[in-house]
Amino acid sequence: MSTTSAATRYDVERVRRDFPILDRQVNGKPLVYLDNAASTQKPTAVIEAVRDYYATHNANIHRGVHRLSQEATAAFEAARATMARFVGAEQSEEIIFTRGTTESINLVAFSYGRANVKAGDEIVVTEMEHHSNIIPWQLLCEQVGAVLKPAPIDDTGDLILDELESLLTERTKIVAVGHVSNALGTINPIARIAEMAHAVGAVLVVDGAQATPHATVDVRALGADFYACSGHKMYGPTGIGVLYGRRELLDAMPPYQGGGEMIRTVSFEGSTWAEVPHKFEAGTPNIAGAIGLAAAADYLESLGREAIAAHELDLMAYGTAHLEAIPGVHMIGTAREKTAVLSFVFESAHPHDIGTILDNEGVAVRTGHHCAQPVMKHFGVPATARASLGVYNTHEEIDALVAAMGKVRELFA
Ligand code: 7TS
Repeated sequence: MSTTSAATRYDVERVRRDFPILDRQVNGKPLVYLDNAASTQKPTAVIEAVRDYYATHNANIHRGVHRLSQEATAAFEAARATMARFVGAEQSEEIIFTRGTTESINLVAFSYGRANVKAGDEIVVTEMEHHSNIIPWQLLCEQVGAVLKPAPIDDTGDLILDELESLLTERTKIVAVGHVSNALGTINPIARIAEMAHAVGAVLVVDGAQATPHATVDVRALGADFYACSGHKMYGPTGIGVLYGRRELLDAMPPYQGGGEMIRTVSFEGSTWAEVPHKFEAGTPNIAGAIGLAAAADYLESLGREAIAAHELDLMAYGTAHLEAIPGVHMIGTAREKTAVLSFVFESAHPHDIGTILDNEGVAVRTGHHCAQPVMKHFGVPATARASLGVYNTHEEIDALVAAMGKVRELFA
């Protein structure tokens, strides 16, 4: 399969040299960072882009006629254009900078949602969503009297598409689905779901937080009406993310927050709004963050997004085989289409204890419900241990995880 040959061409040792933090030791052991789904490490290209902005261009944007302000504005708008290219948007104006996925989804819920969802309407999500793709919709439903319906998953962690389709009616106004599950790694068939949503006249909101770091994203090929992602999960800074929205939807939506930057005129008789995307960017944005995020997008493209996907699939297969071979380990999430996530439980050991023992060995994983409590409920576990993969992870690091699980066995088996 081409996966293996692409993975062989991928020079992971060269990639590792781009990430200064990987030289660190933890508890006297080399850091093995396997918590990428929570937040990724930053390459020098991103750190330098942020440093360079503050060291040489820093000023507020869209306001000053002075030189620095013009430079900062140009860099911020160039970052928008980069992100438009990165997600396949038709126009830069379709890219709104937010704090991250959470804010992007809240923006859609409280701007598009409040304007378009009425009492008796329905919003469909899935059982595998992160809480940030559940709670905004629950809040909206409470406010307008709409109903939230979850589409079920099966015991491998795959979405049951027929069940999703059977939930869709002319009452469905929004379908909100994760592209990739953070707890299970399941990749959802977004283009197919878009067809189903559009067939009943609903819009499709995609939570892409776990997809942009791992695969090529093309919002138009996917048929996404809205697409949300976070900088810090794709090797960029924290506190910055993107909402893509189709231009005609954004044009028709009311503002989400009020303040400076988002207006055309203000008077006590009534105010008017700036054009998109500025209508949705009230206040001074995270300028350095946007510039750092664009540097991260450029960095991922320089590695090759298909090569990254192949490398991570190869590591996932290796990790799955070696973890499954440990007596007592039970994998949670074995969907046919999945990426970059190894969620598991081990006999009677609480995942938090597993996490602590692994940390002693320098291995960073996340343990808990991963902000996806309905997923935990489905599998009948309170929590899992989750190793999540990134561009710099190696087979040797998977071996270190497996060896550290040997310590867990000594204590708990
Ligand atoms: N959606 C998904 C699928 C996520 O995985 C996360 C964060 C979010 C939304 C929220 O992103 P934020 O950047 O706005 O916070 N997921 C995780 C995780 O798996 N472990 O820590 C955070």
